Formats: sequence, structure tokens, C-alpha cells
Amino acid sequence: MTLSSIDTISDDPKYTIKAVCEQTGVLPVTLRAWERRHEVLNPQRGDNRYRLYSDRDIATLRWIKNRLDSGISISSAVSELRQMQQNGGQLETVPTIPFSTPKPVTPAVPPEQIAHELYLALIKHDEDRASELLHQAYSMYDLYTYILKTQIPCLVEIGEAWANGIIPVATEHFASAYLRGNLLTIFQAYPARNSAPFILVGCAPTELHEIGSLMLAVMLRSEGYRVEYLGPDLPLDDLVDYARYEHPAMVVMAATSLESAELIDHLNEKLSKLKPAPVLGFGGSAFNQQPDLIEKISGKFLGLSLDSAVESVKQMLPVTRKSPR
Ligand code: B12
Repeated sequence: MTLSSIDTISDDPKYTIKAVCEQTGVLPVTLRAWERRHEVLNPQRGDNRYRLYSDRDIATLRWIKNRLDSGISISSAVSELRQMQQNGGQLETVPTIPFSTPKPVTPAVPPEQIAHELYLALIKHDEDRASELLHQAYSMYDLYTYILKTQIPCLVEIGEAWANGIIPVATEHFASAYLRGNLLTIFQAYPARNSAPFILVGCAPTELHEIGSLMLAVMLRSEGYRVEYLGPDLPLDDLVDYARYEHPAMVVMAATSLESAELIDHLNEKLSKLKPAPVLGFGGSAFNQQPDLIEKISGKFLGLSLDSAVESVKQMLPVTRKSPR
């Protein structure tokens, strides 16, 4: 799932206005006004006369919204778009993926099947097939299903294959780097919402398993939070210094090993001295495997799974979505 030219994206009419608006964050009334006043999109009509939009329409809309988020007016964004279309220019900054997935009319393939096929493609180092499957999954499922039911089972299968000597470590690295790249593309495709509660997400010192925390960062951004993703193996003192100046409302740390999990405790001690002190949220498979660790760490355990972590964050830091322009 790479950044690509807009005219390579499918123009098949598939999505209702409701689905498109839910996924791009543009209100139906705003979209209709843009269509009327600026001739932004020209959706086709289905048998029932309802507007039907394509993946290309969604990508165009997202591109426009990104331009608005960076401070330019709708008329300037539209004229930029027209100019580029006339000059045969390519909107290289438009990701081919939508923010999250509108439900298409076509029936879904079970995510477990995609997860396994993705595993097969990745262990063959077949990027074209992996990309095709990720696109297919992204357009069929909502973001959470995409992450929890296709990407995670695929990573687990890769981990088992590595542990059982079926695939070499190079293949495991290739596969996890590929999926990490895909998640990062999705993460960066969301607009940074500067007025929403600010959350730093990363991994405890020594922890190199970063994909779980990256997934959480993506999911939190999709919920409207302002999220910065800080990656693996964070040095505690630097992190505390950064938090001192940036004032996040929450710092989320993930840990897979006992060693890295225990280091989170020292972080809370340091964070609690900041004014205002951010909440420290933590989680990851270290705590799932050794639940007695949870009580030993000061901070807020966010739950056993990524979706329960999002729910915990929402309860502690409610986010109110502002209407887009
Ligand atoms: C990719 C990978 C790596 C990559 C990571 C690359 C990267 N950029 O992230 C690399 C190559 C670095 C790596 C290294 C190692 N790995 Co590794 N790795 C994996 C693999 C294949 C995928 C990990 C992953 O991203 N999973 C997806 C996440 C989302 O799954 P999860 O962690 O289970 O998450 C669930 C919960 O924990 C929770 N969750 C996850 N994160 C968070 C965060 C918060 C805040 C919350 C609340 C919840 C939460 O949500 C998920 C469920 O909804 C796993 C296989 C597996 N089963 O996961 C092995 C695995 C984790 N690795 C393993 C091992 C042994 C290692 C090494 C020790 C190998 C070695 N000898 O060097 C090193 C340790 C490195 C270190 N210091 O951290 C073992 C761990 C065994 C164990 N139980 O301890 C596994 C399980 C492989 C296996 N089957 O044996 N690994």
C-alpha cells in the first residue's frame, strides 16, 4: 500500500455518501456544497438514484481535506487540483488508502483467510501479492478488523514459522518491516489534530517489538486523538524531557519482555514529577503473559488487547470531534 498517483486508483462507483463521509470526516452537507459550488466530485448514481462514490473520489476528497488542514481555502485547493489534473500532474501525496474503510457493496472474504494468504505472500517475499491483499482487506474491512484480524494473525503465524525454523530470520524481518511500513503509511495519512488530547505512544527501553504500539497509535489517531508515534526502545530520560516541553496528556508504553516491562515503573516515577503530569498508560504481551506484573507497575494498565486499550484511553481522555470545514 504505497503512495501513488490518483488516476491509478479505481473509479468504480461503490460507496454511499454516508460511508464516504464517515471515512473522510467531511460532513454530507459540506460534501454536497463542495460538489455544487466547486464541482469537486462527480459521483455516479446507483439504480435507486443515490450517489455512489469510488476509491478515487475518496482519495481526491482526502487530498482536498489535507490541503484544507494545512491552512489553504477550498477554492485554492480545488484550483490546485484542477491545475494538476490539466497538466497531467500526479497527486503523489495522496495515499491510495482511505482513512478507514468504507463498506463496499461486494461481499467480504473472512479476514482470517486474507491473514493466511498474506502470510503466504510475505514468506515468498512477494510484495505485489502482499500489497494486493492489503488493499483488498483495507477496502473490505473497517480499520480495527484490518489490524486485529488480518495483520495480527499474520504476524503471529510469521512468529510461529520463525520459532519452528520454517522461515529464516531474514524472512521474518522482511515481513514485519513490510507490515510496519504499511501501518506507518496509514498513520501518516490521518491529519494531525492539534486541538485533540495529545498522546505519545512508543515502546519501553530495550523493547524492539514496536508493531503493537504502532497499531495502537494508528487506532488512536483514527479516533481523533493527536498522536505522536515514538517507536521502539525509548530512553526514559529523553522521553521525560520531551514530555516536559510538549505536555502530552498521556504517554503510552508497550512491553513484550519482562525486562522492558519493569523499566516502565521508573518512567511513571519520573513523569509524575512533571507539571501537569501526564497519565502513563501501559500494556503489551509481557503483561498478558504475566498478569502479576500489572500490579507491580505504577500507571494505568490499558488492557489485554489493542481495542480494549482504545476504550480505556477514551474513558480517561474523551475526545470531541470538531466538524471539518
Ligand atoms: C516482528 C517480530 C520481531 C521483530 C520486531 C520488529 C518490529 N519492528 O516490531 C524483531 C526482529 C525485532 C524481533 C525480535 C525479537 N523477538 Co520477536 N517477534 C516478532 C513477531 C513475529 C511479531 C510481533 C508483533 O508485532 N506482533 C503483533 C502484536 C500486536 O501482537 P502482540 O504483541 O501479541 O499484541 C497483543 C497484545 O500484547 C496487545 N498489545 C500489543 N501491544 C500493546 C500495547 C499496549 C499499550 C496495549 C495496552 C496492548 C498491546 O494487543 C495484541 C492483542 O490485541 C512475534 C510473533 C507474535 N506472536 O507476535 C515475535 C515474538 C514476539 N518474538 C519473539 C522473540 C523470542 C524475539 C527475540 C527475543 C528473538 C531473539 N532471540 O533475538 C527478539 C527480542 C527483541 C527485543 N529486544 O525486543 C517471541 C517472544 C516469545 C516470548 N513469549 O517471549 C515471539 C512471540 C516469536 C515466537 N513465536 O517465539 N521480533
